Amino acid sequence: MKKKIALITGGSGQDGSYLSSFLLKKKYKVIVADRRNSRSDNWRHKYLGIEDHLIYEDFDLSDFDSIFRLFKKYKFHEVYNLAAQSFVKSSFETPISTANVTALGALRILEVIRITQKNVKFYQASSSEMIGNSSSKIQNENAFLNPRSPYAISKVFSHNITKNYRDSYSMFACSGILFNHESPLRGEEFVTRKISKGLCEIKLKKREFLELGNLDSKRDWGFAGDYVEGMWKMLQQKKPDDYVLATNKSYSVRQFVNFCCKHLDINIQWRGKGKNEKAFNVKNKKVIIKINPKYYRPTEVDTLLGDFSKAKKILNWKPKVLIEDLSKMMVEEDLKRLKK
Ligand code: NAP
Ligand code: G4F
Repeated sequence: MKKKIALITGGSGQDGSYLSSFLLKKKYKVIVADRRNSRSDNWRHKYLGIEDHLIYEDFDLSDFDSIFRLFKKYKFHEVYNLAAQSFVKSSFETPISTANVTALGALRILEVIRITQKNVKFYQASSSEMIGNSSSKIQNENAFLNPRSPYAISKVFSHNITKNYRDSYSMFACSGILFNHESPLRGEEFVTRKISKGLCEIKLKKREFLELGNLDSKRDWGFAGDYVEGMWKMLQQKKPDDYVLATNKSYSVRQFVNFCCKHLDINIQWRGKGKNEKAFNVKNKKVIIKINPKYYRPTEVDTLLGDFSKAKKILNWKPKVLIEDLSKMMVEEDLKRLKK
């Protein structure tokens, strides 16, 4: 049987790497489209042992021609648009380039699909950040969108334009509204990986303390490896639709620190409030976590908690790895890497 061909934009990122691995196992031919610099050391693909099985193509989501050329070269069955300026904090410093890539990038791909390969199945990486500060305790596909950053506003645009192309041109276009998902392949700028790596360095006496921002913010944290299966399942349905993927559990940044400390056998005590809050190592009385206001955001999303019941019912999807095992997996891998 002829292999299906999948295009993954941002295929060198966290999700792109897990999705590449997942699709290779399903016998797809996988085209990873990225900026060349994004894959300079290919550490994620090496970790998953897939580097030699992928086809790499240079492309930039802000460059229409580079997208057009890809669609001239290959006939795709499925396109996963994962590329984005995905770091919320940076979007406050680079709002215009974030909008160009994260908002207009999706539209560029949709336009090329409409012109060249209208029957391709398209997945858009939408985000729980679009929901922002919600008035409902738990959020599903119908949540009111109240985005709180240039990143989230860009994702609202790409989410809405995906739906508009589905409705206007009968295209098979889906959005996955994914709540935070992490892994040992998470970028070090995101809080979970910053915490797991930082605490491992403290454990190994390579660092004295770690500086964080808002400890009270709560997120619904799952495992990226579980979520890429949900993306694929969305494109295997008879009809295109949007789905929330989440764990239906929400924890604060402070609680994530507590989980990692427990796995590392570091007994900590929190003292103080607000900017003066600190975590002490009970054993040697040293401060190991401090607040640095430079990590605060101009506007914050306080709490996210996802309702994935539609994905459970229609896709038969549910998260397998929850925060306790997720934080353990991340800490164990960071320890291993640091000891090398
Ligand atoms: P990631 O690790 O940051 O991956 C994004 C990839 O896009 C990176 O390889 C990045 O390259 C690339 N990229 C950035 N700008 C580009 C451009 N102009 N042209 C081509 N490629 C570009 O993010 P992720 O965690 O895997 O997330 C995948 C997608 O899901 C993103 O769209 C993200 O916004 C969305 N999402 C993520 C989560 C989550 O919790 N992980 C939740 C909801 C939605 P560089 O590294 O070189 O910048
Ligand atoms: O890890 P974060 O940077 O992720 P954030 O902003 O929730 O965004 C991630 O998840 C979204 C899905 O909801 C994705 F769409 C997006 O692409 C990205 O993957 O921050 C999580 C929370 C924030 O409230 C932040 O203020 O942690 C808080 N935080 C506290 N101290 C910190 C820090 N975040 C970072 N990055 N660094 C800190 O030192």
